[in-house]
Amino acid sequence: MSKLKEKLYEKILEWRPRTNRLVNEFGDVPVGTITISQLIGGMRGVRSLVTDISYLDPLEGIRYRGYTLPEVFEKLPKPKGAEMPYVEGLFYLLLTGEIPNESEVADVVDEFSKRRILPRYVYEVIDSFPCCSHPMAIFSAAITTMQRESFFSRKYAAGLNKLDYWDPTYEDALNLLAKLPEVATYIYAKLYRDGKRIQSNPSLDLGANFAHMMGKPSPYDDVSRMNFIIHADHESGNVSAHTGHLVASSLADIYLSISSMVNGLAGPLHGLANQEVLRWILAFMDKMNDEIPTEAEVKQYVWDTLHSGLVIPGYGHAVLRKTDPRYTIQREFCLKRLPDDNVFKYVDLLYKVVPDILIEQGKAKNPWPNLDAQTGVIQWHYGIREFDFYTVLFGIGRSIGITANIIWDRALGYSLERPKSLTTEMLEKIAFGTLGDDEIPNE
Ligand code: CMX
Repeated sequence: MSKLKEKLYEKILEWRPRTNRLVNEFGDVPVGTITISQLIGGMRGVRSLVTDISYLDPLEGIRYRGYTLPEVFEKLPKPKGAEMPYVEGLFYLLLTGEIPNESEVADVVDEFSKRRILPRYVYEVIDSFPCCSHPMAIFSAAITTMQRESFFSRKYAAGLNKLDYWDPTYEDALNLLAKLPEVATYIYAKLYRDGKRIQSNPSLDLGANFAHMMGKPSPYDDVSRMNFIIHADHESGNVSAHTGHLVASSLADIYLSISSMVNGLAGPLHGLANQEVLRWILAFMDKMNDEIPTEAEVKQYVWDTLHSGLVIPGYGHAVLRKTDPRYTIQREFCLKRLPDDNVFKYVDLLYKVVPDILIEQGKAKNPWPNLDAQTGVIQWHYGIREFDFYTVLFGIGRSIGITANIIWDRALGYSLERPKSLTTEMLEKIAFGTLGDDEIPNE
């Protein structure tokens, strides 16, 4: 058993009694109520999910296992000479709640490296996609195709004790995560480099190997590590995390759950916003003939967008009410590494004017930028100009958090998700006081 798996099992045995006690002794304790506007309005703020992998505070931003992102970047071990930590170390942290030491990270790097080889048919599936397919559609399909590799599905079919569900799920998770960089870089090669693939290098960590397969020199290895780490998790209610959890709750295996998660991520209000940001900024640059606009011109462009009934991509959030720390980390990287980049200058100018405009418009509850406002400019700077690929990068990172969540869901025996629906007529009766809550069946 790998060190990570041993440690995880130790933690699972420690944790199970806590969950069992909550259910058995305190199962009837209410944790909130739900209003009609929450029911119709996308369930904002409804407390209905449990995760210990990360927690999102509206003002502070995300914490992974209790650590803020700056703490995560400071504490996790880094490859020699790198500024950013090992992505594998983050996976260890998310799974166990502990910061790994050098040898524990080396063990995970080795595990990933051993599992990285893609079955031949995955390349063939990617090759067979029709022209102009979106990379996220190909990414999702490639992951679904690998479902036949699932240990969990095979073990389940043979008869698996519920207490052991986490074990083959863990194996599936590692097998899939180790392969995602190869899947993504092959999609990139296929779509934008005439299929010229660069072989993976088993002696490199995940971030460095990804950069190598993208054909990008340093510091793109650190860019990749930073990118995958900041995108890994954002508690469980966002569309991608929730989709992954929901699908996995039916005991669909990791491959089916993660491909579903990828589909949810591919919506423009969620992960696809990173490509939309670049598209929107490039259109502005085109309009300005690449000249740096005045503040008045930036304001005009933002207002024109709003007046056309469009959203400002990269701004706003369903939970956050301050600038996203994932934005700040990337902004600091840009200020240090690419302060003179023209696209970054636009991003910077937008940061100065968009929040005030959204406040003046008075609709968005959060006028501040989210992470998607900054990710594209970094990729663009390092030569990844095909912006419809950016959400695939998000998808690799997000898979790390979702797989960690699914392993724990299985370890703690979380149930099939099945909330109850009501009809509009029932809601009207509740609103008018003609239908009591106790008249609505809960099952
Ligand atoms: N530009 C213009 N209008 C915005 C806005 C923005 N950036 N953000 C919110 N609004 C509008 C909403 O469209 C909504 O309008 P209506 O009342 O006409 O429907 C109103 O303000 C209230 O919305 P909200 O409660 O503040 O935001 P939601 O929780 O409903 O939605 C989000 C959150 C992210 C979808 C929204 O802010 C948005 O569309 N942002 C732009 C797209 C984006 O950047 N998405 C990426 C988010 C991060 C991620 O998941 O990757």
